[in-house]
Amino acid sequence: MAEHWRDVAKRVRNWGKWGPQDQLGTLNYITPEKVLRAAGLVRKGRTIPLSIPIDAYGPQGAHGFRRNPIHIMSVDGGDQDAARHLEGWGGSTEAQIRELWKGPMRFNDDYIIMPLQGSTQWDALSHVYYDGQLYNGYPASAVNSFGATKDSIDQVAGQGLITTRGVLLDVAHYRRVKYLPPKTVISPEDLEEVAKAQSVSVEAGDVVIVRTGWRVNFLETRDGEAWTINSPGLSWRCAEWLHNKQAAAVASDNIAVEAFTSEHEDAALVFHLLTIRDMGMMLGEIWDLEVLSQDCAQDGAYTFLLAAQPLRFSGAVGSPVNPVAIK
Ligand code: UVW
Repeated sequence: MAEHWRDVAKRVRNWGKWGPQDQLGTLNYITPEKVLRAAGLVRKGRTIPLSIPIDAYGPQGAHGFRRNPIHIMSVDGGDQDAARHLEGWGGSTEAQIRELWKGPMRFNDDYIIMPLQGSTQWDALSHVYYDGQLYNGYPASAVNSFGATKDSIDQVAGQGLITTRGVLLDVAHYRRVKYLPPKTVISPEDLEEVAKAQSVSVEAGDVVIVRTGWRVNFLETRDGEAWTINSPGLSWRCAEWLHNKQAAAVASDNIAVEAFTSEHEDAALVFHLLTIRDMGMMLGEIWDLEVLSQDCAQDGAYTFLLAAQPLRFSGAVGSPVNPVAIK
């Protein structure tokens, strides 16, 4: 009989490994030496963005608790003669407003309203918990109406930490498919096989990036619900594989890195529980790996410098990111 996930959880738990106050988890594997070695991978000066567009046409809306980003213009070209209409506002006369905005300078402003998990993103270590505890043993109540007072995304963003070697494990390319069939579960043995075929091995401090091709499925169907529920992805058993490799983080082109369909009778998203809460490993979700896949297939180089900083949102449990692979 397969081992229970709670037994594996005890084995991979990194609590206390980097001290009782730690809030960075496996990002601690990214040392200055690691960053230097990763920088040495830049050979041709090509920069490849790995994010989907942040707009109203993304894959959200399936669960009821997330929506696609909404973009609103608050000042635009229609306001260029606004001074004429603003007389009396804030006690100012038209003459005062004209003086303030004198000359040819005009501007446009905008807002974005979005779930921080609504697009290409990082899950912070405060995103997921179970049995009342977050990564490193912090109580679930540490995330409250003030935001995440522990394990928040700004702990990471404040240090510019996610600059390291990225390793693409291109499962879809290896299997010669546009995208993996719905609900495909990728095992650690599959990852080893792909790594071997690509002549790479995962090392301490790497961000492991797994391509399923599922981004293409969304572009074809535009059905966010089916895209979410049928998502192929990693098996929960890959958590221990990543633990043994001392990976710094893991990312993929699907909704949850792991296959969405549960492999367990007693728990959903067990890979999330083991990686984020027990190991202290951040997950990168909804990345666009199509151009990177083509480039790697062309030059045979599946490792590169990866710069993938989250935004510095105080107390947030995740952040949009525009990761860039630099070769
Ligand atoms: C959940 O499904 C809770 O989160 P994620 O965005 O990490 O997939």
